[in-house]
Amino acid sequence: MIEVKTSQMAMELEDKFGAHNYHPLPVVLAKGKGVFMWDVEGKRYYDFLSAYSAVNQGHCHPRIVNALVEQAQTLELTSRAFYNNVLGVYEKFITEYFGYQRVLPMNSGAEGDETALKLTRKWAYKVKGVPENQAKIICCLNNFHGRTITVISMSSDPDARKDFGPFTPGFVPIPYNDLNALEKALDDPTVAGFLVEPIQGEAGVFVPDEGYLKKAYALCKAKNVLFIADEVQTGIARTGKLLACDWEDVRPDVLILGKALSGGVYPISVVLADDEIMLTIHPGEHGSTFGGNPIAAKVAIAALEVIRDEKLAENAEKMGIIFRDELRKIHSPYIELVRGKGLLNAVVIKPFNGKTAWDVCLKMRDNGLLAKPTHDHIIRFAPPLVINEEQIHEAVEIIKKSLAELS
Ligand code: IF1
Repeated sequence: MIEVKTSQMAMELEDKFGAHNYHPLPVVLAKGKGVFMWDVEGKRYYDFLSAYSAVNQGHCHPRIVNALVEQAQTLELTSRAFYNNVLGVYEKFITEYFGYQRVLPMNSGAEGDETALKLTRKWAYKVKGVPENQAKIICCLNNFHGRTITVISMSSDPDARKDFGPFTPGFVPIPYNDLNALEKALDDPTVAGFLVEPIQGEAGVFVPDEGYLKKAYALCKAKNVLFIADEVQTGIARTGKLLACDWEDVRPDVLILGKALSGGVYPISVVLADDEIMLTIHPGEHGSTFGGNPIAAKVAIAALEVIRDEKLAENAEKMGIIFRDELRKIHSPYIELVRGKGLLNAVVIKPFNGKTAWDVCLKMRDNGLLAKPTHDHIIRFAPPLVINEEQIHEAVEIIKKSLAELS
């Protein structure tokens, strides 16, 4: 095997042998610990992306890594053709943790969303009584739920869709944060579910009006429609509560989790629901080779224990308030707006001097902080939730310095 000795070499390898489906910030990482990552040359960075909120517990958390290593040395995979001595323990743990009767384990977030869509359709036909093949699911404009063909069938982003059709039918897109549009769309007896991100991530950390989720939930209930929350990015303490829906005391009928469910060490997703919904799917109707495997089960338990034992939701809320306060004090021609909840934050960048969000991210990289632009003019700031107050202040200083150097 060849050894990567320089960042340049690593970037050349990816460029030459990898598909060009990403345009990464030019930095090559070789190590992570807590809120920090180090590049090949040994330079240290604050991680303000957390692998899109997968690494909420901090990089290489010893408790989570140990769970992975121990189980990998004992029993890695049985498939679901047989029982194993770990899956049931995990299922009991996670259903009690989130307060649902049942769990269906998958791997990626997109698979979690697909599973939720299948469950919703099944429930529509078996329980609600929608005529076969007529079930509709309401989704939101500017959503992000993943990359599979059915999931991008809900997308309104031309980059996500162009040249990937034909698409899966049965979706009704409505504007996000618009209760009137939801009420209108619900006025159709074949509607089975409403799929929503409690905060839209890819759209640029778009936080809906207070009360939106609660009222949307009530509208769904009035029409016997399932409220499906995609908390793949907002869940697991990221927004300052265990779930973003907790901010409005909404308990989704169908809850999708991924990313930080593993603390970033393994691809793990789940769908949680109660009997009436979950038991509509029977043996042979859905599954996955790796879903709920023993390693995933042990890793997810450890990752959720870390969230609870280290009080990461509480820390995310506290640190988020300080972070946004400090960012709002910065006087820079580049900052148009700061928004977010907990440690899921975004700064809307005003182009100035011909410089864009990308240039700001390059400057921050030079100064030791990594973040990624979304949509050319928005920068997402989402550090691991283990960050402390001193580190928040140091990070803000880096952001301030970087903006000043660009001006
Ligand atoms: C990429 C964004 C974040 C998600 C929600 C499901 C999934 C995601 C709410 C699918 C995934 C990712 C994937 C990542 C970029 C990223 C992202 F910028 F695109 F929107 F996080 F903000 N539901 N989000 O956010 O999960 O199948 O990827 O495990 O590179 O596509 P997945």
